[in-house]
Amino acid sequence: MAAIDLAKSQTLADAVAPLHVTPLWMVLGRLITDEPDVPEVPYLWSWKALRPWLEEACRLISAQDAERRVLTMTNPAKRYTGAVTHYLNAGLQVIMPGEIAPTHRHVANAIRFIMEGDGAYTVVDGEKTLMRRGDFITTPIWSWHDHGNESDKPMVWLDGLDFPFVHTANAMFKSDYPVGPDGVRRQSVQREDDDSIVRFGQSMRPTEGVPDSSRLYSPVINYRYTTARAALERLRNTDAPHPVEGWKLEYINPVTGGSVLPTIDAFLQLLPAGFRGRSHRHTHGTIYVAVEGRGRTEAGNTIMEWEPNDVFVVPSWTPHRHIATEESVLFSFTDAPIQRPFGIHREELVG
Ligand code: GTQ
Ligand code: FE2
Repeated sequence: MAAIDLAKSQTLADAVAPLHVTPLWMVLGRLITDEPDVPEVPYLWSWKALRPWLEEACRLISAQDAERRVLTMTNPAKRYTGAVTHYLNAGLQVIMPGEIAPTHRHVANAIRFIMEGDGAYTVVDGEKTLMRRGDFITTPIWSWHDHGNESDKPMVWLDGLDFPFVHTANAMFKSDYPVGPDGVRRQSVQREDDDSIVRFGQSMRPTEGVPDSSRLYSPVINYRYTTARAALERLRNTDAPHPVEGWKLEYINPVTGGSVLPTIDAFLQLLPAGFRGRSHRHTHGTIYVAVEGRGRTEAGNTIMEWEPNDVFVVPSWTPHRHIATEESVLFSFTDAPIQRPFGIHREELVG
């Protein structure tokens, strides 16, 4: 005799369904799984395929009318629009010369990684920073932000936001900055350009006015590519590459030494030509940008061949390894900071 009488259990399930309860023994295996049951799949968004459609978007709508002119990415095994990993979104944003993307703020944290262009700006809580390819920008929770382009070329970057997580938490808020006399929602610049880099971005900090370490995000709004890339170059000259990661550095909050944002950590890594990484997996999801070089990432049974500005995702618990045919640089960001405080984060080598 079976330990569970399925027919009678189903009769009970049907009888109690109107009371909004379920016999747990019928669903326990789906709720408490032996290993993570991950719906998201590995996927690569090709820069070459997407870039022309950004131009089409520019013909269709202005940055101001769109609020943000973004082709936002969704995992092919989609839960809802914008979820690339379980908790993170990514999208390609374009801003043309002379345009302004108006000021707003939201509970969702954001990062940007600059892919094309030179000299468009972001203003974050009164601080302006000019952006160049490879720069990494933070736009923390509830900070006023707007973008503009005073250069003569389009600028394109990858946005990364934690809004799938904030939705899951039922905690999303946003607000729009007041409209100015010129009809545009634009915050005024309150500090010197790159003020946060001067104060916190050079292994020093002001002796007065240091943000409380209980504040959850980095005071630095721009981590320059020139600085990060040069550091990796030096590591390459002194250290053997790590078998999984090559040479890898984390962008940190200089006040706490922790992740740049409460929900997002971010990295830049260098892989030598001919690198064949060991496979590993972890419970956080990762979104990558191929910055330089060429190679492929094998994730589960999927092979993702990448070249500069391609964006790809490795979901939770999916074994993956990087292979570089040329010397390559990868930018990545993850949702590990959401898991770590609760002790549920796991990682392991595979094979
Ligand atoms: O640049 O402020 O991709 O608010 C999605 C929401 C970018 C932004 C996105 C946003 C932004
Ligand atoms: Fe925003």
